[in-house]
Amino acid sequence: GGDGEKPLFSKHTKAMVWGMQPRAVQGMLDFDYVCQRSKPSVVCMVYPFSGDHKQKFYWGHKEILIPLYKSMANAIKNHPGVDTMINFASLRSAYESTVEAMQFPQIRSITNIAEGIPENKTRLLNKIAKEKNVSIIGPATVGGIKPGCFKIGNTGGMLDNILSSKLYRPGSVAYVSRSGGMSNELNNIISRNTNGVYEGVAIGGDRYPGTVFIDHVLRYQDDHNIKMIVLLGEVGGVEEYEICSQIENGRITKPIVAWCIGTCATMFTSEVQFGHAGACAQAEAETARAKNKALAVAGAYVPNSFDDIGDKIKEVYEQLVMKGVIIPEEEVPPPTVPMDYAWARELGLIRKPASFMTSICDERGQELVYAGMPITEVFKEEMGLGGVLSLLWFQRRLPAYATKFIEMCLMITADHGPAVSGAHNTIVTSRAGKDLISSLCSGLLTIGDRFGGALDAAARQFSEAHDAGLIPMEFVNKMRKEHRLIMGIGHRVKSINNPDMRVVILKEYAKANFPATPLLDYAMDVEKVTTAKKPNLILNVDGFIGVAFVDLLRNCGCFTNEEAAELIEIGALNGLFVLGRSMGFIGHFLDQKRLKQGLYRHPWDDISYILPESM
Ligand code: Q5B
Repeated sequence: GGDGEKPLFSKHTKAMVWGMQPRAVQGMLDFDYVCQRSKPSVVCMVYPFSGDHKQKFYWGHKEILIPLYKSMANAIKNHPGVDTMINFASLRSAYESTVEAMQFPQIRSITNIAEGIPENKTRLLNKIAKEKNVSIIGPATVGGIKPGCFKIGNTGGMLDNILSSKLYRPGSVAYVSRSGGMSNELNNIISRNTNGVYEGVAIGGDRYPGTVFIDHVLRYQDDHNIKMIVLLGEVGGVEEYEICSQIENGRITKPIVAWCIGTCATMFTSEVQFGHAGACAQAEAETARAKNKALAVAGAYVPNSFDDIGDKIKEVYEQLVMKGVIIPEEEVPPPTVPMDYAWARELGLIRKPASFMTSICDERGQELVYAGMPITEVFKEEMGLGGVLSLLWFQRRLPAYATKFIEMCLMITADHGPAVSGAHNTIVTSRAGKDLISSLCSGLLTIGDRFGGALDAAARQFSEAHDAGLIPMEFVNKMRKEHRLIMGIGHRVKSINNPDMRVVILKEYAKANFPATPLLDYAMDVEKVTTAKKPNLILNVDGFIGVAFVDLLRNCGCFTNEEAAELIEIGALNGLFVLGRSMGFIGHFLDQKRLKQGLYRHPWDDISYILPESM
């Protein structure tokens, strides 16, 4: 600690973070851990737009919970040790949250990260802060860092930066700069040329920063652990002259390496406004060149250019080592902080077998991709629903006649009235007061061998018989002998006398457009045999789609025979009925709701009660 009053930050600093900033908080905790702090520096968070709860963070390998409060008053009440607020509030709410925090006497330091806080508001904040003896860092800053003790928000960058600049343990050099970006540069320069940073603050680029260079330089002067100071000023303002006079009057005695950036401004003929609001010379005295000159005259160590600042820092540091003012200590390696999984993966440091595999759709990029085809291309090519289905189900761009056939299958199976088992169940479920998805599922769960779910089995049975060279009669007889029904044959209401127009439409299309239809022809010959026995044993809609699809898969040129067989094996064809009929089931659900149909109860007179005789 310092010689005078309690230092602004120590290894016991307890901070409250305003805002929902889990990444910044985790960064602070990782810093704490690598600094070997005994406890995390962030003890609570405040966010008025959320309810009180706890958020999960890592402390090294361990998971810890940090409370988040809706009300700052509650946070303060529950954490009397908090004396620091890191305020991530936006430019709109930063003023209110800072004023609120200053009401609590325990708060000694507030860092305002937000850029663009109106200058009149900042000046008001500064006035209150002065009255209440609160030290404000910012606005428009990343904050600051005190190796071994405390890191404000995102200062110092990611952990690898912290490690490479040895910010996990104190050195002897303290710096103050305006810009956060430049403070990162200083962390690096100081760590390469000295025993490291003791503390660094970026006061922010606004015209009216809460604390100014001199506030921090005097703090550094009074802290006996700090042996030299680095000041990185910039064009605009006259603050650096305050440092000059304090050097001249003997208040500042420690060596100061100083440089004001923006010397190139004099190369422009007109006034130059640099990135920071305050970075604009209003008069000759505010130019970087004039200030560098004054600093040198006052006795600061001023390099020839920013490029030489490292050499100058090294020169001053080595003098202090020679004089015995600084005694470099042996390096102790910091503890390892586990790397976040996502980051390690991004860096290519780890690999893990994926739990899932997918090969049909990728939504991660800028554009959704279906089986290798960007969605804009799908629309440009007017691939339609059949095209999308062919990509997602078969990973192929099927020819136009095939995608049209798929669409026809969906249209034809879309509905077959309220009496069929699935629609009936959808209706009953809807009338029991259930929602769309439940009612739809109830209908879908009815699809099976006898109703709508015979496509795959039909495709399998017919192709096996056909491929085995059985003539239709042999096939029918074999099935009868085995007491097996031929899937895709038979219908409750349709027969040769009452043909199913759906099958007629599909048959006409397949015969006209498919390259070859050997299995369909075979199935029609089987139908001749079965209908000769009973007129309703027709090739039904399931059977037709099943066999026609085998012809399509085998002959369209997009699949090998094995691939075609696999698609049937895994149940792709029943999917066509399921998808098509979902349209109808949803229609029935909506219809029942629209018709305000009440609970269905099956009439007693339609149930034959055949209980055993009473014993
Ligand atoms: N017999 C479909 O039967 C149905 C036979 C057979 C050999 C057969 C029946 C069947 C196979 C499965 C199938 C899809 C249950 C049907 C669909 C969608 C729908 C529905 C809609 C829509 C009808 C009478 C006699 C018996 C049986 C024999 C029957 N089928 N023999 N192979 N396949 N088919 N399902 O009328 O000697 O008298 O004892 O299971 O393809 O679901 O609109 O309703 O869009 O929603 O109840 O089109 O064919 O006939 O069982 O009384 O049998 O014929 O062995 O012989 P039925 P049954 P026997 S399309």
